[in-house]
Amino acid sequence: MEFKLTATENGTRARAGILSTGHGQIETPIFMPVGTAGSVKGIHARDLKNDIKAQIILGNTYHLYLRPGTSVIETAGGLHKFNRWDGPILTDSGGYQVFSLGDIRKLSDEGARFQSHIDGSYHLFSPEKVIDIQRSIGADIMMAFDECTPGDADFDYAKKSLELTQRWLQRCFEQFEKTEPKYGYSQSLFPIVQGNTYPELRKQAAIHVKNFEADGYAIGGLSVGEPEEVMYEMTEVVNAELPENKPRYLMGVGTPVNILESIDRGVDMFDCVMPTRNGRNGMLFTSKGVINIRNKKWENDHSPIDEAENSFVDLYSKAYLRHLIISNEMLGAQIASQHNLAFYLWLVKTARQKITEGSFKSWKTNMVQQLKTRL
Ligand code: PRF
Repeated sequence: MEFKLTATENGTRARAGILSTGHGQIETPIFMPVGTAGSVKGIHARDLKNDIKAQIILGNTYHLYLRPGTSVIETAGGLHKFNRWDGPILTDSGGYQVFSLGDIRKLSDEGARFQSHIDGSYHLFSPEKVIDIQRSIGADIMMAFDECTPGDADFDYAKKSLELTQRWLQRCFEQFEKTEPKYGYSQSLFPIVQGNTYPELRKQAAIHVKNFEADGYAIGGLSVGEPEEVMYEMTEVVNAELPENKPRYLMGVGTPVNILESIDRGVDMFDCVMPTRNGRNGMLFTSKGVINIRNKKWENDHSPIDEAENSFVDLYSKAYLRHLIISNEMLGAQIASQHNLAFYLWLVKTARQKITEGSFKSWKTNMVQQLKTRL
């Protein structure tokens, strides 16, 4: 996998680049819609590609392993064939879902023993196992197995946990070297930098991952309850150490403002359930600010959802979408998700353009103000 920086801007760490995968190119900074169980909830692959203009989507090792299971995905010929998304796919390793969803029974050097959130069955995720599963899924970008510590973990816990993540990383790369892609295109493995909110741990962790010549690096363990300023500070500490010529992925982040602030600090890739999950609940991110479509004030507002019209669904009226969401109509969730994803993809596309033109910093300052507006 190749990564080329195409532009940087003075006075900021923001960068624009192109990441080449076996399923096409990704322009960075990029937002990756989350398709936990192999589907971006409510959105067809056709709309993801042609309307939302997604360039890469996410899948989850934890969910796909539990259901439908790796053998179904293997007999389909990999996740791309199974879900008919033929662009790049990144899979998270389960090193987050296992802790947030699964019922952990035992955490040790061996791995994490957990009970499925679906049927209570017992499983073990080890570094070797999650590499094998991601080989079967056929993700273009696989993630290393890590422990994401809670936002309020004390220093001793964070340090011990980081050491565990680092031992697991070594084993992930050994298994990665020992195994081959199954479907004829290459796969990359990204390490994840942990270290909670402790700058010295974060710095040491960022230096440690450089021992592995990876195609890209991720920052985990943030946006888990710590103040936003702390998240930005940790991102700065880590990005100061990570190689300039490799993509950097901030996992599970975030709001549109979080994304712009993190691009400013040198992050290239993002994912978050917010546009789809909050969308299903009636929260819309628009070019004018945030809308709670359930609010009575939209009851008779027959103007378009968003005049920016980043998606064809933006032409539906606020009043109609409000009616759909309040009535729990499926179409309401679909329209809101599609709108929000198109907005997120517009936001990162515009950030790329501004970086290329050298006007990211001033654009960002204005945009952040606008994004904080509640309509
Ligand atoms: N690790 C992994 N996935 C993640 C995270 C992490 O720390 C986060 C934290 N925001 C989101 N997704 N493997």
